[in-house]
Amino acid sequence: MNIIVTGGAGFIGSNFVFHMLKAHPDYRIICLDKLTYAGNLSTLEPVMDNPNFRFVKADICDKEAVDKLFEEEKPDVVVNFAAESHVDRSIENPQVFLETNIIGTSVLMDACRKHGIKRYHQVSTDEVYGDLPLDRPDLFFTEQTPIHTSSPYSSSKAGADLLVLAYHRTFGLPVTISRCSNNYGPYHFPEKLIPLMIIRALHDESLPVYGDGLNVRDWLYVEDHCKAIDLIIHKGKVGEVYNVGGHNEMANIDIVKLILKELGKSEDLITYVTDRAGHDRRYAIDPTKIHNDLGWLPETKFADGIVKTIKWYLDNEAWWQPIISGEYQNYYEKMYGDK
Ligand code: NAD
Ligand code: TDX
Repeated sequence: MNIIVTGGAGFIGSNFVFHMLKAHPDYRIICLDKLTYAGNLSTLEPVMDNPNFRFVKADICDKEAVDKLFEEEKPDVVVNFAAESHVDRSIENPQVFLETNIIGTSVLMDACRKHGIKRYHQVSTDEVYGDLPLDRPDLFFTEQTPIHTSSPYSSSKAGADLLVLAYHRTFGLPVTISRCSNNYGPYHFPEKLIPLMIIRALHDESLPVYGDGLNVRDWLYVEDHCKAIDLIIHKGKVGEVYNVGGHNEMANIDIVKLILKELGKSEDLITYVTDRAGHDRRYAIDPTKIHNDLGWLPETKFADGIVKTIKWYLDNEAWWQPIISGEYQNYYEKMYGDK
């Protein structure tokens, strides 16, 4: 089986590449990635010499490059992780989110139509459902929850999801979509909550908590997400959407306090800053469908996953140090300078 994995130099995509090469040693995995600020070739170093792996630097919006790769590799399956993924950046500059997340998705699916594939899988997010109130813990996102987005990021992901379903209905493209909750684990880019807080706490720097810190996210260890996608591309039903999450809701402030406790640092580092514009209050996935239909269940408990993740950042400074000492410095100043 030949699988093109787009965005495989990013956080979840790289974890997926590692998972697939290990779980299916007879598959060929081709990673297509533009290497934006969020893509890191050093992450893929351990598999670069694997004869079943190929890396290609290209933009999913570049029709010619995508076409050429499909011609060369004749993929059976395409898994699209490539995206602009950070909500705060989408508030600063929505344009590139529309280009990569929507136009890029259409370019990939056009190539799939032209060359014929067994499956196009779109990696989507629970953010397409908008948010839930804090005082209704009985409510969860199901696959039937209406799309109701808050940020330019989630709107671009929702736009892509609608396009994917339209390509299925109109052109008969064999698609599936997964909508996952917040991931955490190794290779998470340090602009996102968990790695940002770990690395800043290690340097005894202030920890910027947005608003009252009570916003709730539903956290899933990245490997569990990768296993869910592996299952969906093999056993999922064409045309279907699968929610992925592990019923692990946590308030942001509790995560930050937990990280401080694990690192033996003082809660005095916590600094409440201006809230994110349009900040979603609570995400909570109902994963009943993927459990009942495909037998998926998360394997890593948050208490274990967060300790493993903190240890990974402690052991892998060589991975994140070059990131935080480059362009990232300017980003942090720009985004948090007057918050
Ligand atoms: P990330 O930002 O860490 O990685 C994105 C990758 O895509 C990078 O390697 C980047 O270089 C690449 N990329 C960006 N634009 C590209 C383009 N035009 N052409 C080719 N490659 C391009 O993102 P992530 O957190 O790993 O998220 C991966 C996917 O999963 C995204 O589609 C995201 O919407 C979705 N998702 C993420 C989470 C989460 O918690 N991180 C949760 C649910 C869904
Ligand atoms: O400095 C911060 N302070 C803070 O309080 C940052 C970066 C975040 N936060 C809050 C905002 C959110 O409530 O922490 C929560 C998590 O923030 P992010 O890590 O930016 O993630 P989120 O906005 O929830 O989106 C993530 O999950 C869904 C991914 O980035 C998306 O790609 C995915 O679709």
